[in-house]
Amino acid sequence: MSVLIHGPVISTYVRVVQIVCEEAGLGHEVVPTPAHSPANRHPFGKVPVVHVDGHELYETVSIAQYIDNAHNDAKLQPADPVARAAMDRWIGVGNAYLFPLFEHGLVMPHVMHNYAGQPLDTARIEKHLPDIAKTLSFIDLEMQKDGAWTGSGFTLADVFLYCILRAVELTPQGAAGIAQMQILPNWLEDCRNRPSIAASAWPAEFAG
Ligand SMILES: N[C@@H](CCC(=O)N[C@@H](CS)C(=O)NCC(=O)O)C(=O)O
Repeated sequence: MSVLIHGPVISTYVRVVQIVCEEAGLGHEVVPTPAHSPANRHPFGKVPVVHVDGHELYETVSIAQYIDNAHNDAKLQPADPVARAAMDRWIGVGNAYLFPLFEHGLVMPHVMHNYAGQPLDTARIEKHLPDIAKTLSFIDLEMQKDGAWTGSGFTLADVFLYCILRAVELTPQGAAGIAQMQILPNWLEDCRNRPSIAASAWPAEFAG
């Protein structure tokens, strides 16, 4: 059985689903479609929309948990309620605060420049860099304090946060910011060595 993932080939949330499929040993295939395409059938115009086990699913948290629960013995979700709450908190923080800031203020200007030939929107990047730097420091300090999401082994929080932060690291400003952190660079490197993450690398990661 192959899981069909509708969305762009380079997409943070498409990659989350790819990694979870890899972890669960499920075959998967991206059906390349832009966000907002009616073909995706997402009621809010987002991606991914996923076809698995005869179900059409949207919202990446629900897709990731379904695949992990139905096909991976929930190995990516801690059973301990406190650890589970930490995992859920970090996924929530990633989706509600980190992704919108990084995507709008840094990643998308580079994507539009590199893939759509638009001039690099340096004004937008400059405007958001202070907040981005502050947020990277916050994440790093939280990790130093209590291990944050890493305390329970590799979980769905690692999957979401890796995809969000790796996109940042692939920009020059993001790479420079992350390199100044204490824990983030090592955590990113550890994730990169995990087979599910290596197998789902974006084409852009091979460019340089
Ligand atoms: N809440 C959605 C968010 C997904 C999302 O933001 N996907 C991005 C691509 S990685 C997207 O659809 N962007 C297009 C847009 O926001 O217009 C989910 O968890 O699946």
